[in-house]
Amino acid sequence: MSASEAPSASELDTLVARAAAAFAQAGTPADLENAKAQYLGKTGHLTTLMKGLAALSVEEKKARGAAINQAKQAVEAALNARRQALADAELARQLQAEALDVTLPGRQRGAGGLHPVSLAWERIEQIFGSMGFDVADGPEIESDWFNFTALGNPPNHPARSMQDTFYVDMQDADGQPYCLRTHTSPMQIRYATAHAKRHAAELTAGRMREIRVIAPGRTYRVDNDATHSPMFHQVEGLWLGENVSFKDLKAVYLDFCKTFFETDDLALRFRPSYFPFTEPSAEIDIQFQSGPLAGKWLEVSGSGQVHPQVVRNMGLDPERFIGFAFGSGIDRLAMLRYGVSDLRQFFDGDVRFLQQFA
Ligand code: 2NM
Repeated sequence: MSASEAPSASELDTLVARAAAAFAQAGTPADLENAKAQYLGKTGHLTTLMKGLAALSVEEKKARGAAINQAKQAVEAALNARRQALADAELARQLQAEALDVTLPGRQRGAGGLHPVSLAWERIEQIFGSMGFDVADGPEIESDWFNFTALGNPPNHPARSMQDTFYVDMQDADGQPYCLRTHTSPMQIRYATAHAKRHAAELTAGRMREIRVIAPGRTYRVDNDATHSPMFHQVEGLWLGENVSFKDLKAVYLDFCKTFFETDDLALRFRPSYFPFTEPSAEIDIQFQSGPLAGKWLEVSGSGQVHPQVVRNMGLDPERFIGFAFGSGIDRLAMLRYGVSDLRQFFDGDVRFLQQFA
């Protein structure tokens, strides 16, 4: 078919069919635009046919022109249908590629947990708090007076030796080096001294203001093996008032142990001992009547009646303020409660160990 010859109706139908087939063949928008150029472009088949009309008579122009136009519209319709089909397919492909499974569980934030020593520490504060004990907190770097002298450790006491104590290269007002506190007892002195000042007027007027406090915290000694860490945790308790005695200590400590270890099947005994700040002094042992530790006496605390000189060092009258103090290892209590055999596991930072308590 040349430009000068007018196409027949069937030839136009064939042309439309060929165009539709070419469009259907085009697998991409670019292929489709190339195929379009062959039919509708400047030199495309239909354009050429339109140009060929110029040579025809007015009547023929009208008839053939209308037929060619119809064919052109059919080709354009086929083109648009294919464009839409390709766009739909592309969208479907994209949706498929970017599909989200909205039923998947969301990303969880790793939930942390408390360290077993912190868990024990919190339980201890809670239990003694419920028995009316205040909770005191203070410096881990202590002066010689608060850590040793006020507690009845004279200047040449062996506990001060370089083997036992970490010293800080800094001197206090008495010219003594500061140290990392070797126990939380200095907090008892600080607390009781502040108490004596705060209630001075009432105390002078003859009224009693009891002291009931625990001091939990980090403590430091030059020591490192399966049952000793250079940093460890202590809780010390102090109850001073009128006629506070060992029977009160026994009741308070047994009650504490029953709650802490969640058992009533528990025995407690005192064993004579020595501490520079108490007289008399005693170790406290407990014995579980059932469970994995049943039958063994376990040492859990030191204790004693606070020495009159220590009470005096607190700024209190030892004739009126009489009572007991005790000191327990929080780490040791946590080991017993959670069945941990090596203290170092608490401080190695192995998440697999720690996660068991979270
Ligand atoms: C212990 C054993 C016995 C104790 C004494 C005092 C203070 F300050 F009142 F004198 N606080 N803690 C004490 C008594 C500590 O630990 C093994």
